[in-house]
Amino acid sequence: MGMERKSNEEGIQVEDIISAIKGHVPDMYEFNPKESLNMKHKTYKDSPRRADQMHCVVCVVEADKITLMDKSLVNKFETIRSQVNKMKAEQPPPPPPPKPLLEKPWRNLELNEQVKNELLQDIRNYETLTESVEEPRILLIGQIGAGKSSFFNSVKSIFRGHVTLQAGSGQGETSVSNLYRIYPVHDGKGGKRLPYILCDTMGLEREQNEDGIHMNDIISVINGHVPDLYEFDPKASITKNDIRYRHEPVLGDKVHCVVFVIDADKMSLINKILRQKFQSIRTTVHKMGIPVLVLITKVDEACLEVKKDLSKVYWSRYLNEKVTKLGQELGVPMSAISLVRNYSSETDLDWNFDILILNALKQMLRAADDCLDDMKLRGLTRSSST
Ligand SMILES: Nc1nc2c(ncn2[C@@H]2O[C@H](COP(=O)(O)OP(=O)(O)OP(=O)(O)O)[C@@H](O)[C@H]2O)c(=O)[nH]1
Ligand SMILES: [Mg+2]
Repeated sequence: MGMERKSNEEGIQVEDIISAIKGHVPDMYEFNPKESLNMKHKTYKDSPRRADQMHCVVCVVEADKITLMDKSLVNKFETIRSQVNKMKAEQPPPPPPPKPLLEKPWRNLELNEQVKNELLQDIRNYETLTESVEEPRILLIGQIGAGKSSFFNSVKSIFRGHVTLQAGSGQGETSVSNLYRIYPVHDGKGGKRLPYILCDTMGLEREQNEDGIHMNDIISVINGHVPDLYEFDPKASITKNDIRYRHEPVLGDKVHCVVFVIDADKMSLINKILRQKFQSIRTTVHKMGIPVLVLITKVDEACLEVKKDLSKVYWSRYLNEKVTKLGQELGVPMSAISLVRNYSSETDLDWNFDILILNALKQMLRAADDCLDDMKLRGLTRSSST
């Protein structure tokens, strides 16, 4: 209701305006110029919420009448203004936004050259102590463009001493890698073969209309039926009648650790279909005694603080919250989740990148050991004499 321009006009009472500002006036309340709303009125809101209060008060004045404003009207505006100022002073200040970095890192991983050298040594000296499997196979599966091929390239780069791009990587509507690739890694150019194999697959589709790897093909790969260079067909999975189908895989052809590769920037966008696929793979491989790990890539794209300084990766509040939630959704413990920044556009190695990547690889080798221990218990392997 308008305020009266002159004392003989009827307009809204100043007390009603102040009550409205404080949130005591309900919607549809009919103003009475003779009597203001008071606590006894049945519609009076006793304890208004913050959202019921006004957050901005605008005095609407006709430009044409500014000079003709009655003194009593000016006084009313004054009263309202001083009341609003008083309310502002009484309001507690909004809580400051949480700091992007935590007080303490949520995982202790020092990033220095000595740590890198120790990790390199650990991986070089790794042995399965299982005669039938000298090179455990680590299978990388995940969404299209999650960084599976880039992870292999990054591992190879570290042991080669410079950035390499063997596995085709890049951005695409469909998976850039449509071939199954089994990649051994060598210690330096022409150096000895390192004791593990990374297996790169076609991506799982992000949306229903995209083409991704067939679920049955993932299981066939895990069981060792799929040979290197097999071309995945999203429309049909490999069958026993296919000449490329390996009918009698040995233990060394099978997968010993499954890694879900997930883009850090898309963690909260993992849809129901993809989550169900991950869960179904996890259940299947769990029965086979194969461990499942999660590799979070592109941490630089998900958190600005980490983009500025990769050593802050385990200090990032955002990554901590998202990773915790993801672990719960996928049913994977936090200790099974590693975070990395793959080499993408860089030309030189950086030991901050290297330590995260090597640490993730070390976790994968340890998980493969657990798989082999389980196979030994089931009487499926022969231990080496060493
Ligand atoms: N900034 C950044 N970019 C990355 C990282 N990892 C991968 N990329 C980039 O992401 C894009 C996709 O990476 P790929 O390695 O091809 O992903 P993929 O999972 O093999 O994809 P498909 O084979 O198509 O299923 C490439 O342009 C990479 O350079 C990372 O950690 N940080
Ligand atoms: Mg790829």
